[in-house]
Amino acid sequence: KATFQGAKDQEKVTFSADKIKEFPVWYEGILEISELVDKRYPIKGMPVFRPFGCFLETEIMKLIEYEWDSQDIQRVMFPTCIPKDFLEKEKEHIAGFMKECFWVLKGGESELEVPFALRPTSETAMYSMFALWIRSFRDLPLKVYQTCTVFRYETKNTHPLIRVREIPFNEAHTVHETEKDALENLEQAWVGYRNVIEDKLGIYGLRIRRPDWDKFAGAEFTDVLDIIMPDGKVMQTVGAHYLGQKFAKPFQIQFNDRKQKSQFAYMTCYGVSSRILAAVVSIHGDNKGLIMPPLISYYHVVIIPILFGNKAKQKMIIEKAQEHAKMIKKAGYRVKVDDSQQSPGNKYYFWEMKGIPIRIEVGPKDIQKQQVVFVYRINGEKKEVKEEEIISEIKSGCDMTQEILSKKAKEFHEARIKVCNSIEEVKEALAFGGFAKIPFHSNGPDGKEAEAVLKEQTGAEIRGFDPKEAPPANGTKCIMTQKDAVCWAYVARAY
Ligand code: PR8
Repeated sequence: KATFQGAKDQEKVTFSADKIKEFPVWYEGILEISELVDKRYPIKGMPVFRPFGCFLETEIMKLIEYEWDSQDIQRVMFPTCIPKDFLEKEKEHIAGFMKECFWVLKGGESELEVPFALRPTSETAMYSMFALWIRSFRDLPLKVYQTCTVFRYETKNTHPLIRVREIPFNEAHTVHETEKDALENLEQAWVGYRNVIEDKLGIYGLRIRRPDWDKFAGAEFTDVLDIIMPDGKVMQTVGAHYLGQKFAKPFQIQFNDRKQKSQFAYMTCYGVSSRILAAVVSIHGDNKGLIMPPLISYYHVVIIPILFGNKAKQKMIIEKAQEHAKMIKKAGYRVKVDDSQQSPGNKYYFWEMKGIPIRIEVGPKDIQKQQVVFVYRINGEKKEVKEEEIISEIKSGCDMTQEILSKKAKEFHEARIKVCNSIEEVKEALAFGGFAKIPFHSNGPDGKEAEAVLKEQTGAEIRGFDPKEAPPANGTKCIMTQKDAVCWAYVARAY
């Protein structure tokens, strides 16, 4: 059973929940007590990011931005408002988003002639301008991204970071001469997402193609990264969409090709949101609270002076801690000396709960022996470290933290994808959590009816297919329809 203890200044808060057994309570509790977000703001689905949460969210977005910058995707800033007639140009797009838009109907006291939507996503805003910018194949590829918030009037239950109505968002949009170029660009996008999500944040997910009936409104196809959360339900993080010429045609995004012939362009778009932070919090955390991948942690190191003796002696200990902090900061790490009035024990709980990878304790005996004590959040390991080895120990401690949390996350993910050959097996796999992988008769629109039956029987949905995966062996039957199976379908309960 978890006991989170927040001990800041004189105030002490405790909170208990078991991450696996009562994940929703754990999740909401840790977000509140770590002061990541505050959901008391009185609009549903619009919680406030407090400094700690704002830092983490910003760091994650910076990692994504770094990937796009290094792929020559250029940063832009588009207006928040989209005129209604822009949104209506692509029919499937508006059909999908109509019910999710917030509308601006008035300016001051006058009704607006054309209402504006608060962008639910920026295709229609951007593509109206792309049509003006693109004339020739020389203008292609056009690749831009922005980090902004988008607004969706979500009607399902909202959860901080996971399903919100003002969504912290990073979206990229690209335009190409050929389908081949566009598809290659999407593969590059996946390289970027994997660099961040797997390599830097230690999170693993399943990349799959959504069924036809569940793709992004206006896309040819939608590939996603579904992440298995601690309660066994899955959450879509990346949404990467091939748009073909579906937007190029209504928006008149045309170019003169190398033979001076006018062509419609091929387009892609892809985006992520605060759900990546939700995954980091949920997957890596434990019953003591958060565990942060070192790269994005608010601090890498917290130093706790262990105060003994008279005032002069205490001052000396604090000064020593500050001296270490100065050196650590100079080496490029984020560090804090916690010299607040709390007992050392309360400080340990507090910084463990915040997920800070390394705690350094400095007491009178350590000073005498010219050493400090390191304690690692990831495994509780404690060791004495000579003063001159502090920096190298921080580096190896951060590396070790990253390695362990990645390994655990990977094992958790891989253990939760099970091949199932009957509805009973599907139910068992879902009770364990994650994906049931079933032989299925279709990866086209005609799978929808069988999905409805599946949903009724298990509460789960078909999340998608892996287009690169070999189909089940000849003669294998779909477990829903008994027709010949043509693919593996991944089934899960979802956020
Ligand atoms: C696009 N257009 O929009 P997408 N709260 C938190 N995260 C959310 C929410 C929400 N209410 N809704 C969606 N997301 C395309 C690609 C520009 C960029 C997250 O795609 O609709 C989901 O993780 O798939 C989703 O995959 C991602 O935003 C992108 O949204």
